[in-house]
Amino acid sequence: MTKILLINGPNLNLLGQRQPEIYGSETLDDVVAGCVALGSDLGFDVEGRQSNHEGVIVDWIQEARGVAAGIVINPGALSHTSVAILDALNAFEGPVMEVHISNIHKRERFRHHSYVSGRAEGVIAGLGTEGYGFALRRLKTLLA
Ligand code: DHK
Repeated sequence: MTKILLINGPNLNLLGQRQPEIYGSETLDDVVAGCVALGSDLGFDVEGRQSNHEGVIVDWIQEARGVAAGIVINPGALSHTSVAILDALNAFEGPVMEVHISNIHKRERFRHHSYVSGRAEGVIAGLGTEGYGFALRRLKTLLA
């Protein structure tokens, strides 16, 4: 099975509780379970991880080199600040899909720019938690 790393960044552990009018009512466990199930239909072994810490996410991206075929990442607020995550993704050889649950372009100006978007093959924003599924399907096409 093709390994795909699904990374969620800061505060996404609070999905379902945190501002549900923006981020929806699904929990992170729901999202990961949905991605694991869809992934297995697509021939992917999806591993879901979440951290509130930038350096931990950098470590995971580095460890994915030569192990995972692709990465789906919602860096949360680190999208807008983290050159370190961008650099780690640039050292990863496979395709990267960036997901934002909310439409970051409809929100505060500081959310409009994402460092990760300069590296990602595709960016999904504003499709709610469904965006993760679309990202996996796109990875299937990219890895075919
Ligand atoms: C999630 C966050 O936690 C925010 O900091 C980003 C993103 C948007 C999302 O829409 O999934 O600005």
